[in-house]
Amino acid sequence: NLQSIKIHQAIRLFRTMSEGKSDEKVILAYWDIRGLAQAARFALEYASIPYVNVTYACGDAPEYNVDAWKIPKAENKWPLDFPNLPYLIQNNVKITQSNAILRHIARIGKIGSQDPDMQSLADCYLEQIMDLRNAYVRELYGGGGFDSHRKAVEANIFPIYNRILGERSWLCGDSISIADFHLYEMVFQHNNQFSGILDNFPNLTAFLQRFENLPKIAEYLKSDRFGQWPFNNKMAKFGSTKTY
Ligand SMILES: N[C@@H](CCC(=O)N[C@@H](CS)C(=O)NCC(=O)O)C(=O)O
Repeated sequence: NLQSIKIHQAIRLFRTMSEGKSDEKVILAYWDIRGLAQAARFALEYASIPYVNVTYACGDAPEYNVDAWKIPKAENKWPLDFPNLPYLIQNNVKITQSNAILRHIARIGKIGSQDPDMQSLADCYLEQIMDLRNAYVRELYGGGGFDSHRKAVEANIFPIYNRILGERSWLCGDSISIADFHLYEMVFQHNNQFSGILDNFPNLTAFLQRFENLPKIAEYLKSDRFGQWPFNNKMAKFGSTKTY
C-alpha cells in the first residue's frame, strides 16, 4: 500500500521522482494520526492528486519516544529549510507549515474559486480555524480545560460558522475552499469529543454530511487509504486512541 510507507521507502521513491521515473507526484508526511495533516489528506483526495502518505510513529507512554522523526529530522535528507511535521515534497517544492501545504494543494489541484478576492476570504477563514485548533490543542496537550473550551466554542465560534453555512453551502460560497477542509476536521473532532455540541447548530451538522457526501471524500472514507488514525498523538488528554 503506497499510501502509508516508511521513510526509507519514501526516500527511495523521492530519488525515483527526481529522476523522473515515478508517477507519484506528492509525498505528504506526518505522525500516524489525523492531527495537522488530515485536512491536507482530504484536499489531496478531493483533487485526485496522487500522493504517498508517509507516517512516523511516536512511542508509547511514559517515554513517548520520537526517534522515528527526530533522527530523520536531524539528518534532514530532503532537505527542508525548517524541518517539521507535516511536510510536503513535490519535485522542487519542499515545504512545511500545514497552511502553506494546504494552499499548495489548492493551487496545484485548482480547488475552489480562482478569484483572488475569494482566495483571500478562504485564507482569512483558514487562519481563523487555525486559531480554533490552537486553542483546542492547548487543552488537548496541556491544560485539559475541556469544559471551558466547549463553552467558548458554543458561545463564540460555532454560532458564526453556523450562520455562514446557513447562508451558503461552503464558507466562501458555492464552491468548496481549502478552509472548508480544515473546518470539517475541527467540527468533526469537536462533535466526537463533546456529545451534543452540534444540537443548536443544524447547519454544521448538514455541513459535515455535505462534506462526507462529496464523491471523492466518500470514496476516500471507504478506502484503505483512509487510515482510521486517532485524532491526536499518544501524550494527548483526549483522542490518542481512535474514538470515532
Ligand atoms: N505551525 C506548524 C506546526 C507544526 C507542528 O507543531 N508539528 C508538530 C506536530 S502537530 C510536530 O510534532 N512537529 C515536529 C517537530 O517539531 O519536529 C504547522 O502548522 O505545520
